[in-house]
Amino acid sequence: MLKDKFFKEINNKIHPNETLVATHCCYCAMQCGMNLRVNTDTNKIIGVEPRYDWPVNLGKMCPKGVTAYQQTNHDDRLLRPLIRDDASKKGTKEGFREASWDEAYDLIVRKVKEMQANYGKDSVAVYGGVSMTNEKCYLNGKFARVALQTRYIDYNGRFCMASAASGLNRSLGVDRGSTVPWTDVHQTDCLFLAGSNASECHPTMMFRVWEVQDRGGYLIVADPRETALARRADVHLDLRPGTDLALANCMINLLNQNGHIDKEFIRNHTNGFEETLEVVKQFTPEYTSEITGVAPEKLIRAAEIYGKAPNAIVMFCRGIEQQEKGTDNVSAYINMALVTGKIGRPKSGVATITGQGNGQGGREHGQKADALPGYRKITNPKHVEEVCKVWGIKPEEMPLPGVSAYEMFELMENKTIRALFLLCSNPAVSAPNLNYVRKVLKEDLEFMVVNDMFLSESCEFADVVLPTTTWSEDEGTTTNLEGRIIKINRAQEPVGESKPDWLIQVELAERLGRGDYFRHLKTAKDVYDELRLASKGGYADYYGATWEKIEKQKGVFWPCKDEADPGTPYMFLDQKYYYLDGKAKICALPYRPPAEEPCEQYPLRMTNGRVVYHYLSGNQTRRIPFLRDMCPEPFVEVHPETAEQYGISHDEVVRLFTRRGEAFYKVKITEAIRKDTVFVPYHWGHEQSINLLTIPALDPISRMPEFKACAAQIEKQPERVNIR
Ligand SMILES: Nc1nc2c(c(=O)[nH]1)N[C@H]1C(S)=C(S)[C@@H](COP(=O)(O)OP(=O)(O)OC[C@H]3O[C@@H](n4cnc5c(=O)[nH]c(N)nc54)[C@H](O)[C@@H]3O)O[C@H]1N2
Ligand SMILES: Nc1nc2c(c(=O)[nH]1)N[C@H]1C(S)=C(S)[C@@H](COP(=O)(O)OP(=O)(O)OC[C@H]3O[C@@H](n4cnc5c(=O)[nH]c(N)nc54)[C@H](O)[C@@H]3O)O[C@H]1N2
Ligand code: SF4
Ligand SMILES: [Mo]
Repeated sequence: MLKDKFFKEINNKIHPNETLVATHCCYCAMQCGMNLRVNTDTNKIIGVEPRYDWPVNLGKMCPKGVTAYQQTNHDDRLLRPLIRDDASKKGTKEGFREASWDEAYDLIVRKVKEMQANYGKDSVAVYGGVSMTNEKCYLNGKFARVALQTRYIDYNGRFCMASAASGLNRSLGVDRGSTVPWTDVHQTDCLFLAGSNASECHPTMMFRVWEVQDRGGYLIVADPRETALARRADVHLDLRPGTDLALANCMINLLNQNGHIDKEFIRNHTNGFEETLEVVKQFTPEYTSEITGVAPEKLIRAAEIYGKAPNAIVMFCRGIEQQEKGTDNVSAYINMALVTGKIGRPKSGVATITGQGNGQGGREHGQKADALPGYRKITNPKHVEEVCKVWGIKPEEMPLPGVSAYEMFELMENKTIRALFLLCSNPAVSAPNLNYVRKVLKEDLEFMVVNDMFLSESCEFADVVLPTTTWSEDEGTTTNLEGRIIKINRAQEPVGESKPDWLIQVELAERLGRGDYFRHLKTAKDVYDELRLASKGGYADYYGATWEKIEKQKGVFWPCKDEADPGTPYMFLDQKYYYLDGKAKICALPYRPPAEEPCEQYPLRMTNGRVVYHYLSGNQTRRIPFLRDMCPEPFVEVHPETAEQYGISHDEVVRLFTRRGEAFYKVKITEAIRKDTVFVPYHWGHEQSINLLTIPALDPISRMPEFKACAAQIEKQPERVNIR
């Protein structure tokens, strides 16, 4: 049934003064195909329709996708640069005046030169984001290293894909989010989903999930909450937040005990099995149940289903990755595929369900503190040399590796970093431990430039705000959650004086006296063609993925080495993992508890995440009337028995607090959560931010903060509290 739809092209009969521009959604990494409807009299975007001819979503879209077009001509768009006139208003929306681009650029260049002359090149930093196209992400890395010549660059993926990346790298030697294309998902026999609320976060993959069950296959879900996904699961592993490592170790122990391991595969294609067995053998169902709170029978059943399934895909998402041991969790779940040999063939494998639209591509081309284009390493002299050739600089001019996103705030506090270029991220909402982060942005950082299309909470701390285009006013590429490079097309001219980020950086580089390295980049395609060259020979090799091929083939999966190479939908079909001996690594990972365990003072486990109607910091979706109406404010999910214990009722406002901060939320009583756990969606700013409460405990490898687990307490309010 699905196959028929795949091949059917639609016949676009439209109104005479309308045209359709084929592109993709700007939000999550599903990157659903959509047609933007454009009025040819006004040349403005007026609507959207799904694309049935796009193999990933097959015409399906979620509430964010169908309203995304309402951003382009929204009244709140920033139309001209803003300069802060009144320093006393820093930290608020007030105190800005409109300025010309020339005036804004002059001020920025003067400040950067001043800072760098007084305090060195590294006193200026860059903080990027992966809602940007590959072109913008690539240029952002080059802008930092070549135009600013600073070592300090990192990006919002540090809070998103960092643990997936380091876990995949460690286990398989390479980080390509999914080892199979998404068109395999519904054809497998068992889907094991850990820490994913795909039903709200990747809704257009759900038809494939249901199809697995409709075909007689199985669904296993590990989540402290009974999401719509977990509700339909054959086994719902309702674990305590932060205890995945014990659960995954138990799966390996049971797979081994039940004889469901593939000894030949382990011998030929992996290292580390024996050491791992040593570690996992203590994880009996009973012992694991004590740690995780999951009934032993469920653990046994889950291991049996996965073990017996001819084909299976293990998928994981931020629920397991945003932990102080996120990297270990990822490797521990990948172990399931490696001990059973269910990887490196169609319908079987592992996948991190990538988050942001360009969460995959944006982490491959040099926005990360230690990465260079093509997933090269800035610490590897050969890699540096290869990139320097393309950039036209000498290897000794390449800056050193930087630090991770959260650590950059610490360097702002101690004045190592004094000025910041922030683009495509809103850390005043999305960073952990916000009381600290906001203090640093307000009091310690001396100069900040923000590129955004809407005035975000982070813009409130800016000295200059530069208006950027939305995804619909520029072209370029993104790489979706499959590793498929796709084309984003322009449907309308930029509103007001807004400009795409890449153009802003080319213009700034010129004024900073580094124009020689940027002047030749006149279009997004010029930038892409340079990216192709810079990635050539790297793991994430885009060289053969020309824009023409992307259009012709409905996307190109990397690696794609040359013109003749169609790309790589399936990874490891040759069972060669990216280690010198070609073997994957089964990782022995002793259990450790979350950084902060509940105690008498803070007896609850607090976790947080998303709702279907909003996207990340909410700066884009809180402005869209339908989305705002459907979910106007955050809430705290509490189990009925827990609510009774605290004497609180549905819709009552309570104080939720941790060692780091407090916030007031309406209570949402639901049986779909553990009794010892509370959940809050994180899409709101100012006093509604759950990140006022989160803990900045960082994973030692990925430097990912432990968003998903900390100890909290609820306090009933003596009088009714107004939360607005
Ligand atoms: N609607 C919507 N969709 C989105 C986004 C959005 O903001 N809104 N953002 C996109 C992005 S960037 C991302 S990264 C993805 C995120 O996608 P997901 O990771 O699916 O989203 P979350 O809600 O953060 O967390 C997923 C689940 O993890 C569970 N969880 C919490 N703690 C634990 C734990 O300790 N162990 C386990 N196993 N599970 C736990 C939560 O209960 C939750 O149901 O979504 C993408 N899609
Ligand atoms: N407590 C808690 N905190 C979390 C998470 C969690 O689960 N719990 N999840 C984390 C995760 S997974 C993520 S991905 C982060 C995301 O955190 P952020 O990076 O803060 O998220 P966004 O809201 O996408 O911020 C992007 C900003 O850039 C703007 N923008 C969009 N497109 C463009 C563009 O092309 N150019 C420019 N210049 N600007 C653009 C948007 O208007 C918005 O203001 O949050 C993290 N924080
Ligand atoms: S599932 Fe993701 S890509 Fe698809 S329409 Fe929704 S937000 Fe957009
Ligand atoms: Mo994310």
